[in-house]
Amino acid sequence: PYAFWGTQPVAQFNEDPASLPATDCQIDRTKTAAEVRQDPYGLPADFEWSICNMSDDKTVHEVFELLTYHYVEDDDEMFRFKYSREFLQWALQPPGFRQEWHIGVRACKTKRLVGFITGVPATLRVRTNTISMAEINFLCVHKKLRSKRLAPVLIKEITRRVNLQNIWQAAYTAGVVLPKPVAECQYYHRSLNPKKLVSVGFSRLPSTMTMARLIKLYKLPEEPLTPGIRPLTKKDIPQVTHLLSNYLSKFQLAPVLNEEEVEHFLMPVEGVIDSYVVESAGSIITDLVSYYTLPSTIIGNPSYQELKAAFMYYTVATETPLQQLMRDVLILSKAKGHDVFNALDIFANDSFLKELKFGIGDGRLRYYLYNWRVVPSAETRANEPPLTPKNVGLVLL
Ligand code: NHW
Ligand code: EN5
Repeated sequence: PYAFWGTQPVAQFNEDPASLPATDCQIDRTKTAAEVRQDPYGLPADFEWSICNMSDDKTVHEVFELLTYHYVEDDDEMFRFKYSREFLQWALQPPGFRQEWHIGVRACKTKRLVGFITGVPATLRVRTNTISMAEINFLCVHKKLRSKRLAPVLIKEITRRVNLQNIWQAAYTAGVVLPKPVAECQYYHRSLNPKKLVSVGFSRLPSTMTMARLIKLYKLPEEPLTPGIRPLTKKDIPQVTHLLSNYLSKFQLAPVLNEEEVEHFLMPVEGVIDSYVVESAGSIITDLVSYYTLPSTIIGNPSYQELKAAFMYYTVATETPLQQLMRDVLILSKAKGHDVFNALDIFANDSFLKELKFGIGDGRLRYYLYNWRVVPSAETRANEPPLTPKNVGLVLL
């Protein structure tokens, strides 16, 4: 198994713990950019590499269409992620982004986009090591070209282009199990529009309940309850950067974000990212809450086309209780038309999921590092990933 991943510098499933290093470290030998292969990897005949300019509306539309019809689905093929054009432009053009890390594969004859993979630069801290990395996302191969080993070529090509920038580590998440997760996390869902969720098969009406009773169960107040909660503005960025950095320092896997990056990733963008802060007396920002908007196509449903989902992003509670802050963001996201609010069991999320009526999802999310070994601590149980969800302070889009 793992004909490809077995050849890569990642932790493997069959390793003998006794033969492994005792501290976190890179897996491959140290190399220089000069040693990196200069020419692109070969593609099957009739296909060519194509750098995707995400500032060009036509290109963004091509990427949007590929992902809309061919990207991630749930296990029962009922829902497919539908990242918007504006979301893709936001996610792929953070400070320091490189266009050559937005890699397309096209059919030579028709120029039709049939494959995609992206990287964006990021500084991540893994325990005590702060490392310049690439975050890899949006790996996609057209359904008609599946199982032809195109994905390994895309992965090798992006690795080469990242290595050319003297970057040797990467972070990525996936629903599938690959060698070898650093953390295994669980999706949770909070119904905002239970009637629609039941109607499209996202959730079920418990046999002991009527629809009226279910709607009552998930009813929320009209207005947020926290005085002073308001959308994030540009003048808040210095304070929010400090607030967030201090919070993220508590986790074993977390991004290291400067003001520019905080501004890029947290400033509200209509239909993409919403962030709110609590401002206390003396203009002190004490709390932050944010979510991104990622709808899904409802596959083959006659009455509804799209499920509007909000995904919890970075949240810091210092003065307002976390549960209250999260209740307010449920209210705010419902007011913006979301049908469901999704969260992982990372951060301190354990402390509010039950009370706020989040239910367990049927999907899991694994976190991976490329060319970085995270050594299990004394508390790690056999065959479990080295980090528990509570130790994870990173959200990938
Ligand atoms: S996870 C979402 C990935 N995308 C989807 O699930 C979309 C729908 N599926 C597809 O488009 C977020 C295809 O099924 C894909 C595979 C393209 C997934 N990650 O071409 P073959 C991300 O984007 C392995 C990594 O025949 P295919 C993160 C599989 O185990 N590997 O399959 C991306 C097998 O290898 P093995 C995956 O179905 C992180 C090989 O691909 C994978 O036609 C990428 C089979 O290839 C996945 N999600 O296409 C890694 N799914 O060893 C970045 C399958 O088992 C690493 N595979 O033989 C770091 C790089 C940068 C380093 C820099 C220093
Ligand atoms: C790269 N950044 O499986 C990430 N979603 O639970 C890519 N299930 O929505 C990798 N199957 O449980 C992403 N409803 C991996 C995730 C892929 C998508 C996925 C799951 C996550 C999901 C829903 C719908 C299931 C439909 C049938 C689900 C139950 C919700 C219910 C709400 C009320 C209380 C009980 C639970």
